[in-house]
Amino acid sequence: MFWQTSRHSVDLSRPRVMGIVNVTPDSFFDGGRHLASDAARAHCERLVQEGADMLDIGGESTRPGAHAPSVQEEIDRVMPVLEHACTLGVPVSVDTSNPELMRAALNAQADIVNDVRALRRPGALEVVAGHASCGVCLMHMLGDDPATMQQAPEYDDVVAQVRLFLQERLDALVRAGVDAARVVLDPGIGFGKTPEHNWQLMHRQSELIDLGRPLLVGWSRKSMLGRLTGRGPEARLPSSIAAALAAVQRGAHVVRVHDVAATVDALAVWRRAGLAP
Ligand code: 9MG
Repeated sequence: MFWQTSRHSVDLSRPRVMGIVNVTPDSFFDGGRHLASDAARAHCERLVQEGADMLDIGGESTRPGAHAPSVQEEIDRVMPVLEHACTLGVPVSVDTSNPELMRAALNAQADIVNDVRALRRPGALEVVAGHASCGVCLMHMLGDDPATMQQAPEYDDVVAQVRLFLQERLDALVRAGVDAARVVLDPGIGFGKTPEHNWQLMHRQSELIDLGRPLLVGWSRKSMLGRLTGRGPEARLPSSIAAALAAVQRGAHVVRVHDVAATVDALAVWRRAGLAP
């Protein structure tokens, strides 16, 4: 299976690693570390050297309680970094829900729009549909506000409801004229879910893969791993690697991670052992 994006057709016959570049003051793990453009540009280069198959660059923290930047603030944070990332030879994704930033990033050659709100903001779907070939990641979030999504999230059947949401968003995009080959789906681990909901999504991941589109998942350093292991974000590398491998073993095509080198090494062993494609 291939993922069609603006400049690259990504071969998903083996699992791919998406390296996270947060240009934010307040992300839960690396907030503030790459806020200066120079540091963020150097971080992009480092992740590519470590073997990242693609980069995901974002300027809005979705941590509950984080300050939402203005559209202009988000553009000013992301664009200088994204323009540099687009020279590094790997697909570049812009992590945003803002149509203005999507448009600017695509004009600057970005390959993918990664939207945690699955193009539900007015104008967002139109930006993607109006582009000839960009890739898109549609993610599930309960509601559309990270500030409140973790307030007692409830589902009758989390897997069925996430699946239905992703199917409906995919259908809306295809109705707007977007080739399904441009779309990957994402259950939104940690976005309006209890730890138990997230683990159900892991256990029953095959039901999401049955939708027929590649699956991207992000478990890296998230709090349900801390809940399980009793460790803070800084000490969640082993559990993040284990979660990435488990997701790949259950058929995920792309893992979104902070720790590219460690994940690439772990996947190399996993594949050599015959456990992953
Ligand atoms: C921006 N962001 C934070 N976590 C994420 C996840 O799990 N998936 C995607 N697509 N984006 C995410």
